[in-house]
Amino acid sequence: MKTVYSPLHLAHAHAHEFEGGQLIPAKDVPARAELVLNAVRGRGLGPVVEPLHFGMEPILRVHAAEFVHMLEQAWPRWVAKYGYGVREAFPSAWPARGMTPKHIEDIEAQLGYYGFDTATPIVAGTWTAARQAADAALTAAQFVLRGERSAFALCRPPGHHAAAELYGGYCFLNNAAIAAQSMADRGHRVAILDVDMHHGNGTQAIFYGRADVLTVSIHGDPAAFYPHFSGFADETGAGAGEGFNFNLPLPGGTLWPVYGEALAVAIERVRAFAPDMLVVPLGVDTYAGDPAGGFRLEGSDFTRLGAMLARLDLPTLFTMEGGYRLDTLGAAVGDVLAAFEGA
Ligand code: SP5
Ligand code: ZN
Repeated sequence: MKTVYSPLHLAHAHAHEFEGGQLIPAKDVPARAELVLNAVRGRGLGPVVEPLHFGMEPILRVHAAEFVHMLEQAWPRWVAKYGYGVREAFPSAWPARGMTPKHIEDIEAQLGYYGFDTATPIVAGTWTAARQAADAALTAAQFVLRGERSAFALCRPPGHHAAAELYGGYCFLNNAAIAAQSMADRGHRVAILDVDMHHGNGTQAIFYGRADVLTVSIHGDPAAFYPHFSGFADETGAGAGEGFNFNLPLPGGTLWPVYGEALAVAIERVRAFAPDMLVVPLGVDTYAGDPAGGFRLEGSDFTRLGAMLARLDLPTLFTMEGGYRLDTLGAAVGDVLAAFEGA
């Protein structure tokens, strides 16, 4: 299995996120991607290659042009307003119920309009890194489109919380959705099976009205877990997409027996859709003790996960999403991918 990685992710480096009423240390740190890269190399999973450049077109198949332009310009606009002293751009006001956003030229208005949380600061290198992560996903998709059984896009920043014109959850561009769309554009029937601890709200929203791409997600019950407002079991798709979104919310503290059952149900739903390609947004923040998570998977559970995915017997693209426990992150990702490869 080839891994697509670019050191340009290092440009997206920020010290903080805002949670629990205070600035706390960032959880999406650059070391995450380096730890995963080392694990992939250590196991001899396969070659590590740099992303090719696909330009803006495949990104604009998924994201709104104004949104993409905002991300590109956000840092210079922030600096123009606050100077270089404030090194992390956070939103401070959001257009909530009863407010009708009209003028969103000011950077503060833009961050509140397009961003949905206080965990996802924009810094000088954010756009560079986000572009590179999307290119990594598209490069890995190209390997699969050209006949390889699987590929791993080591994306950072991650993507599954980003919607057509919304960023948050450490995500700016939806790498998995961009890759899935590139497959669909080449005539493939794509299923997305998201195993990150958090609901892939962005991916769900992007494909919610469509029957041609199936979205399935296993995650912490949004009644108790981030992103709080999306990921409930009654979200099944809309219009032509009715029946083509499937959420499996699970309680906090979930252990392998329950997780494995949900995964089997998710896999059955994928199989019933009869796709010819699979995209797996891979988060290992399901690991016990993950600082952003709440499940209690560990050790060999990730081998089981990879082996079960392999039994779908589909050309498969993995995109890196969450996983914030730095002492177990590399091994957990390595276990999933090695088990998939070995099965
Ligand atoms: C890609 C991805 O995994 N994004 C996750 C973003 C989650 N951010 C908010 C997490 C809130 C966790 N609060 C836990 C407090 C107790 N440990
Ligand atoms: Zn997550």
